[in-house]
Amino acid sequence: MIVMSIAGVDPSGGAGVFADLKTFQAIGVYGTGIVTALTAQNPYKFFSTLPIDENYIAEQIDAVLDSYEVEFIKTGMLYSPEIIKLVSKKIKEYDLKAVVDPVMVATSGGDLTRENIAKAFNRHLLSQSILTTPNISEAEKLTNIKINSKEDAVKASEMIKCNNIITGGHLDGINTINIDGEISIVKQELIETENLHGTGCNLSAAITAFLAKNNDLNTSILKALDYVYEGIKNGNYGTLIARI
Ligand code: PXL
Repeated sequence: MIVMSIAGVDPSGGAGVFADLKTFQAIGVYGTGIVTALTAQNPYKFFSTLPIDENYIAEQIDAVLDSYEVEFIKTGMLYSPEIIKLVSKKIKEYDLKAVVDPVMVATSGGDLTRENIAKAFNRHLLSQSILTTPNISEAEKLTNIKINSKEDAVKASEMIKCNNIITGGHLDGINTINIDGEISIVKQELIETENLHGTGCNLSAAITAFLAKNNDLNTSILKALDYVYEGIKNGNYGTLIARI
């Protein structure tokens, strides 16, 4: 079972490709990592971003898929509409099943995208993905509605263009899951902690790993929610106050 993360590098290791690889390893699948951008940051402060040339991102993907059989991938920081389009093209070319974490802004406040790229996610990537995992603020950007309640989250969930889980760290722990139009709500207890940097990356990576281990989508989401919850409880993450 070989999976792939296409995402940015957080050199402090809590988020991005490095974090994804740790999660893949922890769940017992072999992870490969395609780098879309380097960042200079720690859990408290975002310094800068250095995007990788699109042709070189394409070359990395081709190089790995030239010799590895990959079915499931996850995407994280994609930075620009051009990179989103490239990833969409590669999903089709290699018939990949993609879990898309529609990353837009770093938990520490830094911009992980060149501009507002919600439109590009909607137009080019979500319709080709098997799942997207927005948090409340990302779901608001994807749908252009404000989410202040469970009902709002359900409405947003129905507007998003593919199966989705809207994570509830900013909505009293109410996770809204929509698989094939069937909505289910999974409420998790919120944990008082300073260790949440990278939890969104870890959730989408864990779902991808559980899918690769032959779990169905719903089971993979539930197992991944547990995995991240345990990680938060045990303080496995960085040290920024934030919520998925
Ligand atoms: O959690 C979003 C995220 C994704 N990718 C990278 C990040 C972050 C948050 O800091 O740095 C590279």
